[in-house]
Amino acid sequence: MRRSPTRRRLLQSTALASLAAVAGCLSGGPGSQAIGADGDGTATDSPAATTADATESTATETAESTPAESLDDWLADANGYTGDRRRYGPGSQPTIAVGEPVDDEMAFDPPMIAVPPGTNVRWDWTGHGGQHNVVALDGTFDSGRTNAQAGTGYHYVFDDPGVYRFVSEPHREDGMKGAVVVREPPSTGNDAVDAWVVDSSNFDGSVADETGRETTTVTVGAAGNGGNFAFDPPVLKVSAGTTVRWRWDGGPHSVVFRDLDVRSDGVFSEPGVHLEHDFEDPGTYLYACGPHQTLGMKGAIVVE
Ligand SMILES: [Cu+2]
Repeated sequence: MRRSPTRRRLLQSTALASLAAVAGCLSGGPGSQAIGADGDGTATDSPAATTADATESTATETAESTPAESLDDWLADANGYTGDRRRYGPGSQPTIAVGEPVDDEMAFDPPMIAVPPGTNVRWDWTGHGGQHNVVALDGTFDSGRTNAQAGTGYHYVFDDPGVYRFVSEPHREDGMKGAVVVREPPSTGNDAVDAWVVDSSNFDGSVADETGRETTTVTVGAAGNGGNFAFDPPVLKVSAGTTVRWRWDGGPHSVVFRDLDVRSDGVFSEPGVHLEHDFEDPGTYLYACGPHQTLGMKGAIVVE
C-alpha cells in the first residue's frame, strides 16, 4: 500500500534533516559516527527542507512509475550480489558498508538484507571509490548530496513492510545498488528457536519433524549463508530418547551447543559423522558452528 502524500513528505523531510546531520558531522573528522544509532529517523522534521522536499517528491513519483522489474533481475548486476540475502531479527541494527571494493567495483556490502519492520538500518561510508550517496528509488529515503569520506553515516528506520531498492547515484549505472526487504521473519512459533536461527539463510520457518525415530541426521556444511555454511535441517524436532547425528559434508566446521555441554571434538573438514548425541530430556537446544556462527550457521533441536 502506498503512503499518503503527507506521510511521504514527512519522510522526505527526515532524509534531508539527516543530511544536515551528515554534513554537520564532516567537520568531526574521519571515524566519527555521523548519526547515532539511537536516533529515531522518523521523529524529526526540518522546516528548512520544505522547498527542496516538494521538488524531490515530484521526481520520485516519476521514478516509481517505471515498470516493475523483479528484485532478482534488478539485483543481477549489483556489485557483490551472490543471490544471498542477509536476514536480521527483531532488535538488530544492521550496517551496510558504502563503497566496499568488490572485484574492482564499488559495492554496498551486503547488497541485500532482510529486516523486520521497525529496524534501524545504518549505512557507513568506507572512504573507498569516491563520492557516494544512498537513495531509495521510490524516494522513501535519501542521504542527500554525495560524500567520499570514511566515517560518514546515514540511517533510516524501516517501519513499513516492503521492498526498498537503493543506489549510489554517481555509480548506479556501474552496479552500485542494493535492497532492503522489510517483513516479519519466518517463525516456527518457538521464540527461542526463531531468535536463534533467524539469520540462517536456509531457515524458512519450517521444522523438520523426525519425532518417533530412533536416530536422525543433520548435515553439516549444507548450502546456505553465502556458501556451504549451513546446517540442514536448521530446525529439527525429535522425541525424547532420539539419537541425533551430525554428518559433515566438508568443512571446516564444528558443532557447539549453547546451553548444553555437547560439542564436536574440534573443527572437522573430512566428510563423515563427527558427533552424535542422545537427547533424553525434552527442551529446546541451540547450537552453532564455531567458525561460522557469525555467518548464520546455526541450528536448533526441539525435543518433545
Ligand atoms: Cu561452519
